[in-house]
Order: sequence, then C-alpha cells, then structure tokens
Amino acid sequence: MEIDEISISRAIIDRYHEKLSANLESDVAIVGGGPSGLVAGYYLSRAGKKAVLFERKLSIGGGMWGGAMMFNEIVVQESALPILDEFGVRYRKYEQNCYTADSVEAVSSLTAAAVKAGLVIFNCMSVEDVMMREHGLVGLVLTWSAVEMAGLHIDPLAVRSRFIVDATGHAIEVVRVVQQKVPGKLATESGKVEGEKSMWSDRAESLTLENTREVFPGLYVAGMAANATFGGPRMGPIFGGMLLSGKKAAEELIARL
Ligand code: 48F
Repeated sequence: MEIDEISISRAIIDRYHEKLSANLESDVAIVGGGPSGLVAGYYLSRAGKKAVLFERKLSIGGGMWGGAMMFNEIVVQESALPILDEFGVRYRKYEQNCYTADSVEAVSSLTAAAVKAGLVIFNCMSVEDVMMREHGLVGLVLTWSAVEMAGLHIDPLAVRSRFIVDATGHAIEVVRVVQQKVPGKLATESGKVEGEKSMWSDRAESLTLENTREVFPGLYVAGMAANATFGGPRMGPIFGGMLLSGKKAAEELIARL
C-alpha cells in the first residue's frame, strides 16, 4: 500500500505533540545531554522516576564525542568502571587506574540505555529561564534552539518539575540564570557562582563528586557544572567524575522524591 506524505507528516506531528504534552510535568528536568546528564537520567528512569532531558544541540553527548582534541578516545579511572559495565561500554586498561574507551561507543551506549530505561529526551531545545515560587524553583522555560539561534522575538513554553538538574557543563547556564534573576543566594561560599579554575585533573575528579549537590532549593548541579559552580578546577578528557556525578545526582534525587 502506498504511503502518503500527509500521513507521514501527521504521524510525526501527532507523536511529537503527544510526547511533549505527556512531559510538561516531571519529577526531574535535566538540562544538558552530556555524560553527567545522561547518566543522571538513566538512573532516575531506571528507578521509576519521571525524568526528562532538554538538550540545545541536535546531538546528545556534549563534550564526550570528541575525546580530547578530536582524538575520539576517553579516559576513565577505576572507580567509574562499574558505570561503564552497567551501560555495556567496553574499555581497555592503559596503565594503573587509567582505562580508555571509544568515545562514540560511550556516548551512543549511554544514550541508548538512558532512553530505553525511560528517559525522554528533547533535543534542539534550549532552556532560557526557570519558573520560581517563594520556596524555590518549580520548572523551566524553554525555546526551540533555532529560535534562540535566529534571535527571534518569540515567547517560550514552560514545563513543571519537582527538581531541576543543571548539567550544562562549563557554561552552568541554569545556575547563572538563577543567580541573575531569582531572589536568594546560591549554596556556595560566596552565595554566587565561584567559577571554574584551571586544569588539575586528579583534584577536579574528586571535587566533581563532592560538588554534585543542591545549589538552590529545587536545583542540583552535576558534571562540570558542579565544579564550575562551586569553584573546582577543570579536569580535561577524563570522564569518570562525570559518570559518577550523574549517578550521585540521581541517587540523591531518588531519595528525595
Ligand atoms: O559539556 P557537557 O558534556 O557536560 P558534562 O556532562 O560533561 C563535561 C565533559 O563533556 C567535559 C569535561 C569532562 O572531562 O569537562 O567538558 O558536565 O554537556 C553539556 C550539554 O549541555 C547542553 C550543551 O549543548 C551540551 O550538550 N546545554 C548547555 N546549555 C544548555 C544546554 C541550555 N541552556 N539548554 C539546553 N542544553
């Protein structure tokens, strides 16, 4: 039977509308589809929580695709190997506490497992603001990335969630919006974004985990955003901290939901 172009179009419009509408309210809204956001989304979904992830770009994976300087291999330390095992990402020992994995396999495996666990991902969507109430944050304000890129003056849509995870990496976009537009202070030493420090891989990796926590009522930071918020150094192309951070954020949120 011939398939009609209008059926194709209607199928896509209907299914997308259904998906968007079903996810206007969630337990956790994750901003950013890099390794920390994907891992957080996976563990939340696997625990039966309703998690939704918004990613600005067409592709999911953030800074993981390109390894280091486009050499598409990543380094992961021993403590994070159980997470690679959980996702079925293969790795090889290079030397003591230094394992490598193919970055394309890593991103695609994290993404596939997260989606199959129930995480709903909206790509091409940018978070431009938050929704606030007296007691804290209650959701996100979204626009199409294409609208953002074109600089069109078009009003956004809003989604409600019990918790938000800022997993936007070095840019810490949600935390910066909160600092600028929401009354109150961040749970950092200065009450503001402390800012990312220069590279110190070993220290950064342990700090990423420590810094993965609630930074404002209703808002968690994970991955590089955690270090940038609390003043930790950058770590370069070692990804164990990102994976462990996503898992920690999920575990803390599961305990609170
Ligand atoms: O940067 P990214 O990969 O964050 P991550 O999970 O991992 C960091 C590592 O890749 C690397 C590193 C570790 O060695 O330092 O950089 O902390 O992914 C962040 C994602 O968030 C998206 C962005 O496009 C990227 O894919 N993003 C950023 N701002 C927004 C956003 C926004 N406002 N709305 C939607 N997505």
